[in-house]
Amino acid sequence: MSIKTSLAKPYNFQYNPQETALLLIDFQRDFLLPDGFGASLGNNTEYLQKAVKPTQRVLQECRSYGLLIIHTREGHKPDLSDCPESKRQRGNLKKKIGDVGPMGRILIRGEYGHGIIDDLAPLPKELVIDKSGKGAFYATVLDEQLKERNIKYLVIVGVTTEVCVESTVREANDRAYEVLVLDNCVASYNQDFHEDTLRKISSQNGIFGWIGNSEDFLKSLR
Ligand code: TIU
Repeated sequence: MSIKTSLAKPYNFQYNPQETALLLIDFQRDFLLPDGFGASLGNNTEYLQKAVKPTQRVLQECRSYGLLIIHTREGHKPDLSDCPESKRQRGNLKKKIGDVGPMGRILIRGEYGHGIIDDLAPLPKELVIDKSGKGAFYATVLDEQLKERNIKYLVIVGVTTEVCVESTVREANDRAYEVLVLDNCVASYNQDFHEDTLRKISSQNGIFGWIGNSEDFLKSLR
């Protein structure tokens, strides 16, 4: 078993690549492109674009290395049976979840907007976890899929930092996974929230996990 060490805060992150998965959270058109769910909430979707290029490099190198890759997508069944009415009504939005927008019905599985952006498209053999909540463990098979593959370490990237990424980091921590978040491969519509979340995760000597960047992580993997 070869243990690798990546520079990170609050101290070095040690992991065994055979027991590690790269988890890409919700890199969906509905969040990253104009006219989707993110925009309907009043956000400027351009802020999320800066995570795409560094994440592409991470994805490419993790694929070459043979690391387990898992993608998630937030969204709902076409009949909305898994979408709480509270979630649909929240915010008094002009365009709600399930309404028709320029990229199809907003946040509905199978619609164009619900899909992962072309730059980070999953390969057919890669796991894609559909989730109705913010955290990737809530009401999904993620935990059992990870346990089946003996995964203990998660390298987490995705959007948005303080919503689905943070929720997933907290859930993973409670399920005993060791989590490294790559700070240049996560992004938010709000830079203050982005930075606060990263500080919170690694505060108190790593209360929820570690914060690193893609260059240091890839250096450790090579
Ligand atoms: N609104 C927001 O920042 N995020 C979400 O609604 N979902 C995810 O973060 N994926």
